[in-house]
Amino acid sequence: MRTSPTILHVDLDAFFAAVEQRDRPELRGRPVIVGGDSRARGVVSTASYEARAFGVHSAMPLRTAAGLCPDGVFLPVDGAKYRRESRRVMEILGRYTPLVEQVSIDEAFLDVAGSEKLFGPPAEIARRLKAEVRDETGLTVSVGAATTKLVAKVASDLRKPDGLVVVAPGTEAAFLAPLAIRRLWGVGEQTRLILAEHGVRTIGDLAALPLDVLVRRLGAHGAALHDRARGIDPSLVTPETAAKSVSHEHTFDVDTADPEVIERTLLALAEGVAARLRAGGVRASTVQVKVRDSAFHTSTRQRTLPEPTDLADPIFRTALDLARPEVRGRRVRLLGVGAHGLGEPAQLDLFGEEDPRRHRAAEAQDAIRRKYGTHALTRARLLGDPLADPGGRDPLQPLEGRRVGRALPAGGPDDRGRAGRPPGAGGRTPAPDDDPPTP
Ligand code: DCP
Ligand code: MG
Repeated sequence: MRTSPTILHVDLDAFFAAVEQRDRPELRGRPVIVGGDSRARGVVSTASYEARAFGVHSAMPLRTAAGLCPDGVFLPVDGAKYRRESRRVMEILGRYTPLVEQVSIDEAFLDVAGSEKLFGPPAEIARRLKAEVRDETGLTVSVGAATTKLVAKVASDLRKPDGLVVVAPGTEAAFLAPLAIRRLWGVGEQTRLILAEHGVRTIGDLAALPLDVLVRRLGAHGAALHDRARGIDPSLVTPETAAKSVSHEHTFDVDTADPEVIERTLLALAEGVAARLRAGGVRASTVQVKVRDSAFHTSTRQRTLPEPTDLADPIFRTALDLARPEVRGRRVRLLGVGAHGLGEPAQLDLFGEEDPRRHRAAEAQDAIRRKYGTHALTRARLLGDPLADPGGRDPLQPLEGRRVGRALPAGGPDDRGRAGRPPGAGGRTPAPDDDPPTP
């Protein structure tokens, strides 16, 4: 048990709306509704606090919002801008600890246990990062500090906007007790109804229910709730840097210098990687290529994408770009394409400029391949000379079976070299996993 509230939950206030109000001062103090035109079919992404006073909230149909708030300023969703702002804020959080776990576009957990010597106690760190975010981005965040992620998350939501709530160790259960049950993680509508039958309205009511009653009604979930009602939550802050990767490789039967063959192979590998990302419901932020030549020199290059993807095209285009200088003038023995920096797509890309139709098309292809086999559908590019199955793997194999590796060292976009390469080593280093050269 921690003796200091070293877990922080940081959440931006009315994020999309706040960005728009910052950029257009004439909108400050006005009800701003981000989501699209008031006559459009869509739903509200977020509403400024001024608009919330009219009852407008996220996920409400825009037309309903227009009815409640006829003078509201309706704005389209500018996904690229919000992602950029999100990155700026996350960068600020990263100054205080490497243990930053981003959980959605506008929120993150920090574990500042190791940062106290440098920056002071958690409450002080929270005040400092709030001020830095405000000064550098013009946005406000609310912060909760506690001994567990669960309590920190509840705390950050309590005094929005621009809030700071610190829950002292040992006071978690008392802090939670008076709060409405809906504030607790893992209590959806179904659970709430079942708990209501037992007269549960507050988290304290839940804490008072005997464990056996909870288990009888809700099984293992009931046991977890019994703990959570007391603020007990064993989960750790797990930063993205421990992310996994997906990669496909192909070794040519005969070493090749033919640009067309190399290009088509990269496309096939990219297709395989993208299909596995989609099968696992994740997107990658970094693409890596590996080139091994006939002399058994292996080089790798990687580049961070402008936005995470699970589509073959951006992976292929980046891989091709990275591979070109590496394959020039060499006979290539092996090519590999990898995707790193995997993240869940749901929250990080709520909008995406990526055309949803391309997604639907890719998913339809996945379904056909699942049904009729991997070769049932092939891009025109890939028809022609038969290509070996990339790496001999089933591209639809779930990610559980994927090749898991540590993320590569952070660096600017277009990082060269391989992970763990000693400083000063040349661009081309024999990889430790190299097989002995065949004569
Ligand atoms: N979002 C969305 N659709 C939803 C919920 C959220 O598009 N149904 C987007 C818009 C929000 C952003 O995600 O600005 C962050 O979500 P939050 O739930 O944190 O909401 P806000 O930051 O807007 O408001 P709050 O001040 O309550 O955190
Ligand atoms: Mg928010």
